[in-house]
Amino acid sequence: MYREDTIAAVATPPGEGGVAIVRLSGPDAERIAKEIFFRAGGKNGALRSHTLHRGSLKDPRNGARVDECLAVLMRRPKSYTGEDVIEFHCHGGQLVTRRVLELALARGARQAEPGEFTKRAFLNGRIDLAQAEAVLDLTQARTETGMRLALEQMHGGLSQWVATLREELLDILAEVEAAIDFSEEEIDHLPQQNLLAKVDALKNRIAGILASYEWGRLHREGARVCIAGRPNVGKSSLLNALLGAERVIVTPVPGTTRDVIEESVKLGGLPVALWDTAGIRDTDNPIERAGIDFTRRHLDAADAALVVLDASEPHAREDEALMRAVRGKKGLLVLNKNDLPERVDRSWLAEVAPDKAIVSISAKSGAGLDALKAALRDLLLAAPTEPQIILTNVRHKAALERSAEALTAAAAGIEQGISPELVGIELLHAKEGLEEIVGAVNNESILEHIFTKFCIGK
Ligand SMILES: Nc1nc2c(ncn2[C@@H]2O[C@H](COP(=O)(O)OP(=O)(O)OP(=O)(O)O)[C@@H](O)[C@H]2O)c(=O)[nH]1
Ligand SMILES: [Mg+2]
Repeated sequence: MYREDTIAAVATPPGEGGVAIVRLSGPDAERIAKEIFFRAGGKNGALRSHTLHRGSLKDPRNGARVDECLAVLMRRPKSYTGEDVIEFHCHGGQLVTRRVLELALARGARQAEPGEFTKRAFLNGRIDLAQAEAVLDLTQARTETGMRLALEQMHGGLSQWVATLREELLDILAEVEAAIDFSEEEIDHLPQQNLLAKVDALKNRIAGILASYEWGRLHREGARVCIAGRPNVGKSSLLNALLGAERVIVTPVPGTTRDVIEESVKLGGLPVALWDTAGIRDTDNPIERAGIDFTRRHLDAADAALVVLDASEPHAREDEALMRAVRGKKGLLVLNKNDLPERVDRSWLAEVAPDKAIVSISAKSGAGLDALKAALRDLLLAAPTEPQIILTNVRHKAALERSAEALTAAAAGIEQGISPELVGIELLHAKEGLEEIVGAVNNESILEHIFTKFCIGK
């Protein structure tokens, strides 16, 4: 699993740049540096750690100069990997860095695998697994929020939370184990109520963090919202009104929109992709029908639907099909055209879509739009304010879900008065779930899976 050799890689992206870094880590890093790096002014004592040294890189076989550079040695354990690390800050060119890397490889280093530096940092206990994964998230962050969340996780936000929870779980386990030890004597069952309350409290906290996953995902990737409804109800008008721009064609002719049109808006910091779609109705027109198929697929893929109805008309047959299509999906019923007398049957709406809130608006006058935006944001986020810890990684989510399930089983067991041994087993499962997040992963293939997603040199 852990090879005690010295690895080397170009740590900066390929191409031309001001500076490029070639990085070595392992027991021979300093020896190799001595053989290929010649300090300015002929100095040849040992390199001071954590200090920049100027000099040139030369091929010791023929003395040929490869580059002028700055070198920094970071002696273990105070380095990224926890091993001796040396970095050469060279002139940023692909050929230069390749030659420097070749020099290191010729002196006995091995080309690093993707993520191998970070993997060594993890295996040497410099960072835990959640922090290593945050390093990857940080390098791949595409939004400001994604970057901030990765930084928080890298600094141990999630790891600390997990550690606290694990401590509490250990306390509960100790109580259960005491009951096991004493089961022959006077205490023959668990102090039920007290224990149950503690397990439930722990379970609720895990549930809270699990809910934050959605919050994080939506902020990183943006939410997808599909505007759907019968032709002519004002879907395109609504998109234009939300954008504050005449982006899409609006006409009194039903069937105006044939394609899905995507535009981005921000709802109180939340990035949202809004999809305006073709109106849903029965039609023989093949172009329109293709458009409607497209609408349905987007409706399925969206995080939420804005179901638009024309409030100035009674509902039609197509509305019934639409209500079926959005059943079980997050959505709002948007009653448009409230500048006209209302004729839609609200009691019918409450009957066919009891889970969906109604928002009354006029895309024409702009009335009700702010309320609609607020309702949509609340619907998407479930929690209106940013949770303290945000889960961003599916692996962490799966591990926490296993923990929560085990706690549920433990709670049920306590209630039914099953033997403390069995309750203890469930609690141990819950503990393992927590430990997996920070790295008690003894499965090489899981580690492989995580670290090969990194680039070489990280
Ligand atoms: N009075 C009133 N008319 C509106 C309102 N919103 C839209 N309309 C009108 O309704 C008609 C249809 O609007 P669109 O936005 O094209 O409707 P759509 O749902 O996109 O229609 P399709 O693309 O055909 O499915 C246009 O004549 C709009 O001017 C509103 O709030 N009040
Ligand atoms: Mg339209």
